[in-house]
Amino acid sequence: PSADELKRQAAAVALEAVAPGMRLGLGTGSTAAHFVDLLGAKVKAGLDVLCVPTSERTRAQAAALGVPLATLDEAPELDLTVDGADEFDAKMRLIKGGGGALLREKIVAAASKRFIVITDESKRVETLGAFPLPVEIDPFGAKATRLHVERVTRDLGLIGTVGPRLKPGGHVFVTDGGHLILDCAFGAISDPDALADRLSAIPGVVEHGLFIGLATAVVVAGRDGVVTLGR
Ligand code: DER
Repeated sequence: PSADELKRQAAAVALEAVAPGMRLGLGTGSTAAHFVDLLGAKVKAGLDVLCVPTSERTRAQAAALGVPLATLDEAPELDLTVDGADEFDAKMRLIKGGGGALLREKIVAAASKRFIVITDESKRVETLGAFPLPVEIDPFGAKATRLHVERVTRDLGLIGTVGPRLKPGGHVFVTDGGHLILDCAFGAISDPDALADRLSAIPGVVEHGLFIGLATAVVVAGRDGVVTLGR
């Protein structure tokens, strides 16, 4: 099966966890878009759910499908969030943020009783870090914050490049929340927990793409079928 078919298969498995009356967090990215698409068909067939999108992109897709939407303030306690990931390891730690929505994704995931991550086998890693770690920073003093991120990561023995995420046209990427993203290509991150704590303590860092202790299940679609870690 193609990568896209694998993503859809993972989304279909996550959809089985949705029950009528649930309050759902809707993730961002190409795999999450399959989940929203499949959920839209269920809503059309009469499924009653209330959904909080994690990006303007997902909000527009869900709205177009007639999926009932709410803000997180209107539904601050969610039953389930379904979202993709750029990488996951055996402890269900994730790197997320490839789609630039990591801040709202982490807030929504943290407001959910269950957080099911939908992936294809290409996202599985022994050690996180092959995918550049997104770090979301406030635009005020962005260069000073970038220098701080470089110092902290060097202290942790992580060598690599830290660069601002740009749009295809070369202009700087700005998140839905008005922040910038630094993509940090360190290679293998031997101690993701320590890195997460150090990054979170840097003034000017709004959030980062290490999701640790949040995922309750990871659905992995591969050539040999779909496997679910956790529950
Ligand atoms: O930006 C994100 O966190 C997305 O969920 C990303 O990690 C996964 O995107 P994909 O499903 O398009 O690979």
